[in-house]
Amino acid sequence: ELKYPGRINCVADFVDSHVAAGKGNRIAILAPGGLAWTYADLQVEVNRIANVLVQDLGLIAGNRVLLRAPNNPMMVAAYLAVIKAGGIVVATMPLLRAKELSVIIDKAEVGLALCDDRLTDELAKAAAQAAPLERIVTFGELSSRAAGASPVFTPVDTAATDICLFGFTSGTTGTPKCTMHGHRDLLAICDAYGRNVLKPSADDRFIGSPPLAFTFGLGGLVLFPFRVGASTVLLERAPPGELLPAIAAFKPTICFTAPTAYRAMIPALGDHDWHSLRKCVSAGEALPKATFDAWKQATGLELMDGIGATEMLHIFISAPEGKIRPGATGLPVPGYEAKVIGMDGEELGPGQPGRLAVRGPTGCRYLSDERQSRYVIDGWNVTGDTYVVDADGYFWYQARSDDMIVSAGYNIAGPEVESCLLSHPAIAECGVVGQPDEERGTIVKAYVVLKPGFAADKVLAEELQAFVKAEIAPYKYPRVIAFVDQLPRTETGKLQRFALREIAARDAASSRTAAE
Ligand code: 3UK
Repeated sequence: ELKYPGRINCVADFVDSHVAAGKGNRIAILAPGGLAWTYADLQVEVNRIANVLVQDLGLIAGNRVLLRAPNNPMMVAAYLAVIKAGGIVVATMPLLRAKELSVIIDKAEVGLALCDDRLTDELAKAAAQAAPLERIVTFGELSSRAAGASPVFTPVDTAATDICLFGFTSGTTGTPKCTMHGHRDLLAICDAYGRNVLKPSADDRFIGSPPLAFTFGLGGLVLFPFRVGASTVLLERAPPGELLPAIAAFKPTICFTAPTAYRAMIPALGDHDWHSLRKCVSAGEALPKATFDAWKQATGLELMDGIGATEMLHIFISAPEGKIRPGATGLPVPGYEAKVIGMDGEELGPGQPGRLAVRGPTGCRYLSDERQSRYVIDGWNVTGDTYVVDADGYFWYQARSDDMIVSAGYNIAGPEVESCLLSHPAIAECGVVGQPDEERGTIVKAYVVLKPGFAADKVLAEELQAFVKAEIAPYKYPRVIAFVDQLPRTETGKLQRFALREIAARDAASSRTAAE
């Protein structure tokens, strides 16, 4: 069990401790353009900003501060400064628009926002609609104020359980939910997943694509490296086509990104020197075995899958090197317990699909939201995922519980059909959803992006259908295949199944009209 003193400010552990231990000259942050901050540099930046927050901007412990920026050094310095000053960070995705920002500002009662100079437009519009936001300070203004501030700042004396982070869920259904995490939670994910599964050292260099407003990115690109005094490479833009050149340029050892990005990088690996990589973490959606196999074949490295959630702060099921089972998410991270439960909450045995329930050092705490009682049941966090546990205790992802396709009485998990299709040499990306059908209620439909050199025709569609029938239970095969140029994805790399389902429903309606 993880134990922390009753009063801690986690920034003391993430930054100050390294300087105090004589490691102040080690690199904390690297960024394109030649920027390199040591831990001593970072500490000074954080302290100056914290002084501006408290002295110029009147920040009081517990105040909520919205941050809006791409992944860059100033974003990290501002993030840590808010926490060091006892505030609560409300980090937001750079692509959010005024409407979404105003919902967050109202819900989180944000009074102050710190914003990258290039992203102020939508925030200013949001401020006009949302009552609590009194002040927007651009990073430009923040830097010039910080330049004149003292480089010394004593962390505000917070309780270990004080909240320091509001993480908003993407909210594909309904309004976004605001999850709350405290100082000890930020340390706990480093000491649970970090120390037991990822096992980074001070000599590691991290890189990756998830936005810092997504807790996957916060952990992988800030907290895990800083907990052990390692360095991180911050990229403002990191689509697969830019991540590989950055890997070649910065020679990182640990990469964090989504399955779709690993798939997209595979064909281009030969054009770049990626050989510095030692560990590659995949999360956000299921890692199909075909992607695991292809990455291993190309690099010799075993992708480390892990399921995490904003509610849980970070990854709670994964497997360390040497224990990875291709196609499975893994084992509960030491410190967490996991089980598969049935309709009445009873634990199900190996091989039976049911709802995933977990508990451990972090967990779901929504800011006043009636959905709390649906996520935490009898002390267990019910994530909304359907899983199967095997006889050795490994957890195998099936689908989001509400994404199961019910077709002619069968329960079909879209991701299983996707995994199968992805093992076919013609397929680059795919998404499988239910399409309304008069006869069967719902039919399985696959949206498929082909690799270069393959023709999108009836022959290939029939070949793909036969391929699925031969690999998995025939009733799961996609009755309709649509070839598309790309799939709808979130900023965090997740397939937008609801968007695909809408397209499928429209397609079904228009084909009915055409038939009439
Ligand atoms: C799904 C996965 C299968 C799953 C996240 C790592 O994704 C993160 O948080 P979100 O709140 O979404 C949570 C949901 O995403 N999911 C995530 N990882 C996997 N499904 N295999 C996986 N490896 O439905 C889960 O309930 O956006 C991931 C760390 C921090 C995070 N916030």
